[in-house]
Amino acid sequence: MTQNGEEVILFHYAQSIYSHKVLWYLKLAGIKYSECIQPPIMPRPDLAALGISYRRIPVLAIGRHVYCDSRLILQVLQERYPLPNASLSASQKAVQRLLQDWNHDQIFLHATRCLPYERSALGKNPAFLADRSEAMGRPFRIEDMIKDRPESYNYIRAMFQTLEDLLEDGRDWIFDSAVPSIADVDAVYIAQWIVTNPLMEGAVPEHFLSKKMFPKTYAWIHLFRKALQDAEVKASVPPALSGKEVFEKITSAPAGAFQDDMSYADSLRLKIGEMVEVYPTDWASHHRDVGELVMLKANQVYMLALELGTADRIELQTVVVAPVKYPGWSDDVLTVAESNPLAKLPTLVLGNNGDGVYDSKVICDFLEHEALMNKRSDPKRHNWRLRTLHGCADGMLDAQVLILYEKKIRAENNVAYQAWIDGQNEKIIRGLDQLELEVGRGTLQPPANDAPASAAECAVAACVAFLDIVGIEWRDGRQSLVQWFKRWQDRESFVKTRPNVDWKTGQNVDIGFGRDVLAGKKG
Ligand SMILES: N[C@@H](CCC(=O)N[C@@H](CS)C(=O)NCC(=O)O)C(=O)O
Repeated sequence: MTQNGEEVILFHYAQSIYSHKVLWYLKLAGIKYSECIQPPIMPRPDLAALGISYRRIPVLAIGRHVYCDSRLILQVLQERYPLPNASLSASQKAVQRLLQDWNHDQIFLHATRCLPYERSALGKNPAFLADRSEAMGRPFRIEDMIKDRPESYNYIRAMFQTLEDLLEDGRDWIFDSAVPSIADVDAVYIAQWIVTNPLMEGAVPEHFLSKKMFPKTYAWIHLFRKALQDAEVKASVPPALSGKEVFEKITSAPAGAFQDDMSYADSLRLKIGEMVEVYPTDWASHHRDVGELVMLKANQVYMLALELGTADRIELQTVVVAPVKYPGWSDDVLTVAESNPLAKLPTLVLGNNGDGVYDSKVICDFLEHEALMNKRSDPKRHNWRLRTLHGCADGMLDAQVLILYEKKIRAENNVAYQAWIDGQNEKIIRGLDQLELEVGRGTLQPPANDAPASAAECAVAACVAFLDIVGIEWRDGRQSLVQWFKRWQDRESFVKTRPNVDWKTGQNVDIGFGRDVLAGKKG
């Protein structure tokens, strides 16, 4: 269902009290929306499919944009679809914000403590208790809530007293408007929950809270419910969408333009195009969303979700590779090997020159930090090439280990497979060629005496040293690599950790396998 040509979709579940605010605003403002009902506990695959890690509810999508947090959602809805006949002056807006934060940050906690979990099925559901403990990062225990309730009764009574004072002159609505304003929505949702939700019946003792003590507030709550019922009569029932339908609608909506609005980029010194991480600071903080900053306004961080952002820029190609020639399985070995000497998948091919980034952990790092973070600056290719060489060295050693197993353990059991050994050898040869090339390109620099070597350089040196020790002839035609490797020979870290040296005593040791086996002699 569309409003002004765009899909408005609310992700919520019935027991979510913060969602009520948003639902009520949508109804009072007559906005046409659809809903996607979420489970009250994780996982939430509909949101995960959209690349959203934020785990709180509600979440609202307008077109292709997804908004998290009921306060932000209400702010955006008000900007686009204001409540008719209930606009607020600047000072009224300030009071509305105070009412919003007060209810959100303080009263909500006290109301949830009063919720008689001990009488409800939820309180006995281990999955629910485990889920909320995960979200809170500490055990979620009903007995703790019961213990703290007396304090919360006082907060709730104080809240009702404040509302009673606001409504003291007999006005219908908080700002004496003709119809409920956003301030009524923000002020009423917890009070209404406590007074009218059957689950909350008797939750707060009568000497703390009763109609007799707060008659104007009770009348206001019921008037609000009536206004809502009237709005519901006029509104059409929102269609319930499946996760798949929601995904299609949101990802096919036009991207829309962002202004380079960075008026709030003050203290954090953020720049558009930078990677940012966004998460709630009260709880469930470890559910974090990472993306590219596209706009920053008061209380609003706009970012491009990582998954959606990169998918557009990556062309997928289906290929098959295997270490041995096997029709239908190994057809693309040579194509993949142009970008990855190990001919393994996944391989990310960069730009036109066919440079590859591999293995999967390097690709992930690349996508996260380079493709998005530095999209507008020069990509530091050199660094990524070096990190990819870490994957290359690891892969060459993997191949060497596989050859060794094949020649020893499997040969002893008469199942050695020569074509397999040849296939692994080819990976090592292509890898050595790549290392030679990368020394020539300057990716592998001679190790500096006064600075630590990077993990990737150490991995390459260790790989070449191991191949050396097991007797692989690699020097012919690879003069640059020979020179580079020579520079490691007197480096302390290298000398002390050679595979054929006891690292504690420094004595040479027989590594027990290797040369003989690889040369075809009995190991
Ligand atoms: N600051 C958030 C708070 C949302 C919130 O905590 N919602 C509750 C439900 S009312 C929640 O998400 N609980 C945990 C969950 O459902 O995973 C907002 O205003 O939307």
